[in-house]
Amino acid sequence: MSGDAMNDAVSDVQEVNFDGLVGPTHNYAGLAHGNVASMRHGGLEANPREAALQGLEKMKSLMDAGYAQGVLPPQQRPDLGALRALGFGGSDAQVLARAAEQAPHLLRAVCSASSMWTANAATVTPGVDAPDGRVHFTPANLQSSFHRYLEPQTTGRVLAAIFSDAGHFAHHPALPATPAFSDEGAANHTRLAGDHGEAGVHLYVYGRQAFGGERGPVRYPARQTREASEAIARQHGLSDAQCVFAQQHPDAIDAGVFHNDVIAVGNGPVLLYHDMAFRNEAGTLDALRERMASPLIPVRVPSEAIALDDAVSTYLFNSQLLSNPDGSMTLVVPGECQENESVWRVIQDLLLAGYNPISEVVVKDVKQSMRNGGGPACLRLRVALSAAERGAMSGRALLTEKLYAELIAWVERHYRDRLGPGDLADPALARETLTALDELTGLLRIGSVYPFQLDA
Ligand code: SUG
Repeated sequence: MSGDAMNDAVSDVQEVNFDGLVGPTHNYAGLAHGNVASMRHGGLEANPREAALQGLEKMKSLMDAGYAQGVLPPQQRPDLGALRALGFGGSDAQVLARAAEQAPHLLRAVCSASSMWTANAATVTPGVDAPDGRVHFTPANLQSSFHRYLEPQTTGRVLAAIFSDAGHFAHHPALPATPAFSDEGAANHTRLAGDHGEAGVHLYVYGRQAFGGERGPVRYPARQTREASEAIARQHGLSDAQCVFAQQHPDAIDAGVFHNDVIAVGNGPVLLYHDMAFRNEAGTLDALRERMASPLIPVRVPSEAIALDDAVSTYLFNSQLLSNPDGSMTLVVPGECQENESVWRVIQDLLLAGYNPISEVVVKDVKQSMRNGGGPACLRLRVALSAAERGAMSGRALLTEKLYAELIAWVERHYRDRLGPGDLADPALARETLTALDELTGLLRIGSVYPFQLDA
């Protein structure tokens, strides 16, 4: 590592949460098998404007509370290129009409605003942990569903545009998009360390092993393989001493826990988890303790306190756990946790009153996203950055009062307040979206990242 990179890496590391801006085509299409909220709400009318405003309100309130907040743009949808690749021809309007008539499920898939869940955008290793002192990024291949498989190319371009300085940032290609390397990004990756600036231990949670291994789930798919997680650790230059690979409990996946971040959340030295999170709970904790420089603080929620079904329906473990300057932590929970009496009681009695750093709970309404199975933690990609790395970023991806006001005005100018399955073939929706996205890349100053901008 160069001396400069080493100095940057150890100084003033702060976690920045990059939330995905909800795209103008946000809708409920029932696309995600094994994600019970998505399966339940398919066909409902969505409100893209409200969804985007809920997301922006969460970002703004965390920024106001002193946390570093970033924003990532949505993707180009409907993805007409994907429909053309599948044989739908003619003008844009004809492509949409033909897909609506012959394969409405494909039209729904290419309209999904699923890139809002940036916890699935990529896996990130901070410079403080990487041997070359740079921040490493690998976009997730998201190969387990067609609608999400459409995301990584644009995600890679967006990340490369924002983190463009090669002296500080390294970008890797997404893993081969095949079941053996099924990768869903940071939703299955947790970095544990005394604080964000200390060398971290990386917990990778996988649902199945492609080559051998223990049994996986039987009802719902496992979206992350051990082989994918191992490949990412290798790409980023991490050693065995920095990594723990743990299998997710297959029964949890079968109960609707389609990512580890639906049942566990870590921050600093704290690992908040449900007792059904890991196949081998004790072995996972021991492996973490062996490798961590600071003591691990496990906060275990037993099934007797919160049943697995309640964990899934309230998304308690999909909360954001944020570090405060005094060493305490704030838990940002979705509104559904407050509406469930027993979960709310556990938050008060076990988490807030317990012997752990969690000292505050903040409730956020992200219902539009929750109906598709995306809570507060799904909506953000964590990137721990030193002051020099933050200074080396390009464009305007860090939220400020001014950018927030501009984004609110942008949403209010361009977004519809209702979108049902019957609206997706409307060629006007596709045109509105392109106009909005073209304006957005100008506003964020990230250059051309969308296919329509690159083809032009
Ligand atoms: O991949 N839902 C997303 C939710 C992702 C949540 N992310 C994390 N847990 N990190 C998914 O299942 C539903 C889209 C629809 O049905 O319209 C969807 O893709």
